Amino acid sequence: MKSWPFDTVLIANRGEIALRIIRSVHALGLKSVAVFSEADAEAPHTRAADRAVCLGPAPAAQSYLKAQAVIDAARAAGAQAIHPGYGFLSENAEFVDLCAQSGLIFIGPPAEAVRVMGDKRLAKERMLAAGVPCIPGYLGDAQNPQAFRDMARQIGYPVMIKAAAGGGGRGMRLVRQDQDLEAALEGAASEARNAFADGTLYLEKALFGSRHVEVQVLADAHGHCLHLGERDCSIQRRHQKVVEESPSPAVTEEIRRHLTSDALAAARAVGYVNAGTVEFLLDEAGQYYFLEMNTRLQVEHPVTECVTGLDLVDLQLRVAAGEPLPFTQEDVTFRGHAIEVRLCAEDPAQDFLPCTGTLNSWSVPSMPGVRVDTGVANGQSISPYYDSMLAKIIAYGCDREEARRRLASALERSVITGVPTNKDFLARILRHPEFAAGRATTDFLSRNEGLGSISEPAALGAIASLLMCWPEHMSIQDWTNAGPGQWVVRLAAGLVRVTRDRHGVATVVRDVQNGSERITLRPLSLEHNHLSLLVGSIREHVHYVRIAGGVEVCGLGMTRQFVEQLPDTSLGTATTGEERLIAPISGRVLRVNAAVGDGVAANGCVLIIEAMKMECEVRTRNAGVIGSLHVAVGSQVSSRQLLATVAPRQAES
Ligand code: MV4
Repeated sequence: MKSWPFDTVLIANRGEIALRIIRSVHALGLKSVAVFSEADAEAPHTRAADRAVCLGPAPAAQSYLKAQAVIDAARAAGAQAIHPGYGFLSENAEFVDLCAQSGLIFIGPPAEAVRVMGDKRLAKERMLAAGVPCIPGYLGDAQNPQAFRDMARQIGYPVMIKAAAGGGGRGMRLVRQDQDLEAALEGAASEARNAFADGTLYLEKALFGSRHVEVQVLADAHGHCLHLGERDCSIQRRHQKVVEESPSPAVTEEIRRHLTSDALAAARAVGYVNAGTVEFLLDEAGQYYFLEMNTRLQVEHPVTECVTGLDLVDLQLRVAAGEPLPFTQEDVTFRGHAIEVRLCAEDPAQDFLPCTGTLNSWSVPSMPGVRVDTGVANGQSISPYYDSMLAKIIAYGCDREEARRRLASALERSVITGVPTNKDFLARILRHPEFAAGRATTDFLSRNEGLGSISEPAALGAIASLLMCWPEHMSIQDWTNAGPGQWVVRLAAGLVRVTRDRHGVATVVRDVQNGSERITLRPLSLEHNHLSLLVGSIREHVHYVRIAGGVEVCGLGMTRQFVEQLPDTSLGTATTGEERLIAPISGRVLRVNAAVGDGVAANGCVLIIEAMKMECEVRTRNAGVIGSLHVAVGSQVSSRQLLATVAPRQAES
């Protein structure tokens, strides 16, 4: 190997992909330079690199997207090459030009290939010219509604409106009939102008029940171009890929021969060099059509690495250094099957809203054939500035079934607390019979909307209720020896009563539609945010973390947050009219204003609790008579502990 034109690589990215690139840079004996925003000063990628340069404030527009700042950082830190990763500046042709003008090597394709493939209309024209099958559509310059209407009728509804400057489904609109076309055109154009400063649109016939299949290509600067097989990314949500695998269960040897040779034709048609991905839609009949080409390393590249045994980033670096590809197409062998899922900090119960928080504990079991690419560490806070992906979990197996089961198992045995994630949702996708059969198409998630929110088993709510009554630092011995106690927890699912007997055994009762549901919990051990216990006679264990107003519990096949609803010091009992006064906060009883049998007025102050140097009054709702009093001045009480009951005043006779 002759001497390389660079010995130091700047990685213009963050998170898992920055770490992934740094790994290959170091393995080649090269030095790494990280860039980071003020929010990422202590992030894993910042720490992992040999040097790190701050680009600016947290928002990407003021840091990771600042082309000139990245160039300046490379100069300052002595890097001669820049790897852009994915997202950010990775498909920005001006940035590629700027690198060249600054004497820096861009580890990616030539600017011209980025420019052509970035214009989705131009790209399609080039593909048509190269004989690559494309979805029938309209690519014309006449952008008026009349032209689009004529073409839509000619193509035949349903049609897809797409943004020329878009890609990845952004600015995409499905139109089923003539009447909806004009509004959809306006919506798509304004969305595209906002997002890309270019409202140019094109039309395609909409294909349903198809699969998203993409081919990994690799080309060097010496005219060698080869493929590394395909990936199936049909499971998507709002055009974000959720599950990716290689090979595609829908691609036969016959289809693969044609598909991969068309992908290579696509790459050659734009003079492609480095790693790239050609996306296709594959319909039920086995026909496939070019969608677009991604001129970067993709999130889902690990599944290809698993089945080929190659290191794609290593190859990107070699190609950028001007080396010829070290093998031929015949040398590339495909073995086994790999599936990847994207683990994201988002709440499936709230329509997958991205979530922030502090990653309290996070562990994926180490299993043979399981790879975890992540850029977050335990204790790290998940900031709102960047995308919500925490990690990619990839499983490899001899065949699809082995990979699928392995990945489902790894997810089911993973523990993540502190921030809601889509972990359970991912496991359910992998266990779904349609996915298991390899038959999931692009509409899988819209046809299975319930997969995100499965109601939790009653026992999980009971365990959460127990933990909410359990003082934060109390040991299992102290809990067991503390004697009888009673609490009330108001969960979203309803009111829960927790009683502790003299042996520390808890009975959790929740009012349900017709009657009540009673669960007995016998704590066995409690340490390091891990509780094991008997639920009835079944041994269970959960990981938990206390969160504001409640607890997050990971166990019994799911991770859930349970939060006390509106702290209330007086809870009515519908049947008897009895009021239960409960401690709104943990503290010490400072004063007791009434004794058993005393009458109290409506909104009367029965007790005062001192907590955090504040006096907190516990008042009645209605007038009544103190029926029982469970504490005295000086008693230490925990939040939600039952303090007193107030019987309704008997009607005067
Ligand atoms: C389509 C399509 C059907 N018909 N185009 C989405 C991402 C982008 N790369 C291209 N995409 C699609 N383009 C036509 N003419 C279906 C998709 C598509 C998709 C659509 C809805 C829901 C999930 C999807 C997953 C993959 C591809």
